[in-house]
Formats: sequence, C-alpha cells, structure tokens
Amino acid sequence: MTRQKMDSTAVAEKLASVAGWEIDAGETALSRQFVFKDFSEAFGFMARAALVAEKLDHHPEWKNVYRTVDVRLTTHDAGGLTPLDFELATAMDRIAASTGL
Ligand code: H2B
Repeated sequence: MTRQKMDSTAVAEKLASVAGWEIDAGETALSRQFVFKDFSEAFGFMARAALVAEKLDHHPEWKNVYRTVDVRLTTHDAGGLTPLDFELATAMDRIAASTGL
C-alpha cells in the first residue's frame, strides 16, 4: 500500500506539507539540501536519520560534504514517489530541527 506510486495530484498535495523539499520534473524524487553548523552536526543528523530509515525499511540516497547533506528520496521498488518518501522527509525535517537547524 505505502509502496504504491503516487499520482501527480497526490504528490502536489503532499509536497505542500514538506516545506523546503523539491521534486524533479518527472516527479520521481524528492530532494532537499541540509546545511548544518559543522560536520559533527551533519553526521549526527545522518546517524539519527539512518535509524529511522532502517525502521521504515526505506533508505535515502544522500551525499555529505563537510557540513552539507544532500538528500534524494525515491522509492526504487515503485519507480517513483510513494507515501514512504514523504514520511522519511518529514522525519528528517524533525531530526534536523532538533539538531538546531
Ligand atoms: N528504499 C528505497 N528508497 N526504495 C525502495 O524501494 C526500498 C528501500 N526498498 N529500501 C526496500 C529497501 C526493499 O528492497 C526491501 C526488500 O524491503
């Protein structure tokens, strides 16, 4: 159910609830850049987000350079966006906010 690909209307609706995230033209992925105070905070964010990802069995594509973390969320099994991507995005926002971002 949650790994069911969303249509454009559902994506647009959900996008409104995750400020700061962008979708690509094909609506296949949700992306956001997080810039933390330093590497320690960036890596702390990644460690906490990794635990949530594992719990959801839904894993991010991401890249860390010093204090910046670039995140791309997509559901590989569905070939596009599913509610799980929005759930992980929301959890990441919460973690980042509690990290002081
Ligand atoms: N993560 C993401 N981002 N997309 C998936 O389709 C996916 C995943 N599938 N994590 C999960 C693992 C699947 O391969 C396992 C077997 O549940």
